[in-house]
Amino acid sequence: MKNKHRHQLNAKEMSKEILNGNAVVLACAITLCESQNPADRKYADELLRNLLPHTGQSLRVGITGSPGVGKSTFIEALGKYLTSLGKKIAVLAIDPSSKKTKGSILGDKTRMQELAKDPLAYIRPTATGHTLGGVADKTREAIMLCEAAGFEIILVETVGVGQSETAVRSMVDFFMLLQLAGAGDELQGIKKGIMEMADGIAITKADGENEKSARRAQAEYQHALHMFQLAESGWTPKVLETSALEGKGISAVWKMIESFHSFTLKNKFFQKNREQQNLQWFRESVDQSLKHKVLRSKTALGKIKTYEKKIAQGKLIPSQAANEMVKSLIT
Ligand SMILES: Nc1nc2c(ncn2[C@@H]2O[C@H](COP(=O)(O)OP(=O)(O)OP(=O)(O)O)[C@@H](O)[C@H]2O)c(=O)[nH]1
Ligand SMILES: [Mg+2]
Repeated sequence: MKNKHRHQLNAKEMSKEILNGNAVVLACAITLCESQNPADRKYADELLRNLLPHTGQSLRVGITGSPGVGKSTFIEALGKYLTSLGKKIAVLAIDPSSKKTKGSILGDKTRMQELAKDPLAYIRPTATGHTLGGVADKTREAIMLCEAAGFEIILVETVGVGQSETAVRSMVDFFMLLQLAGAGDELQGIKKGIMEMADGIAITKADGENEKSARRAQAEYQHALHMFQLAESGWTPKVLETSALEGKGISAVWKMIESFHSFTLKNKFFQKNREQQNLQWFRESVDQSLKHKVLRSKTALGKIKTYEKKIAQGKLIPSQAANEMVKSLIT
């Protein structure tokens, strides 16, 4: 399917279809952006350039949490709630380990069955076969394409392991952490860094036997958040109890996100954050491009081999060898 539209439509025609909300063409466009093929890349670049003026108007929400915390179920519940309000939503995912874990979007697609059938919703599997940096790049492009196709809210799911939270944080307006209430010390085992990144926390599965501990966790998290320094946004993160199964707290979560949106529009953080994120994207891309251009050349590959041999033999200090090699490559 990937090449069908690529050969049938030129970039201008494809842009038009996307602007008309054609979901099949949108899917092809995202696939094109994920492609490593240079001709596809050129086509994708043109497409993105055409669509740039039609991007940026969505609200981008990142959702993270440990495996099994209930992210997909929560997203389905929130997604259905939003489509019931008549909003068009897109769900994207970043999962750098998706090939290995069963928690990948493939599983999600079956979990989000109802949302997948919803004409106002679009669910896109994770880009695989890339490094985290690569996946992040592709997801940013997918966000742009979804915006051009008229999606008003973009939900980006990521498993809370490794560096993927930071990657998602850097591409969304609102970042939400899902947490399970546990027995005993609620705050044990949570990386403080992730809590500091969160604009909101939802205690998940606050139903049945969990209800009591969820309430306790809510209070403890809210208390813990007060101890943190005020975020640059000026927003004080909130903690809510939710049950995706019972639909509890879902509308409250949306209300919180909306309050954050109007709060940050008013104090101008919203725009500022987007600008900073674009600068970061640019800087990361410069890094990647440089590496790609400089290190993939035949000369570089040859030199790397020679240096590695000498280092293995204990003849060179690795840091000095690196400096020397880079100097010789860029002059
Ligand atoms: N009781 C209860 N169970 C829930 C709720 N939400 C999710 N679950 C269950 O928790 C399990 C994991 O849910 P998922 O939504 O797949 O969790 P996830 O965080 O997306 O998992 P990964 O993608 O594997 O990281 C499933 O068996 C769900 O049925 C809830 O609100 N209440
Ligand atoms: Mg999931």
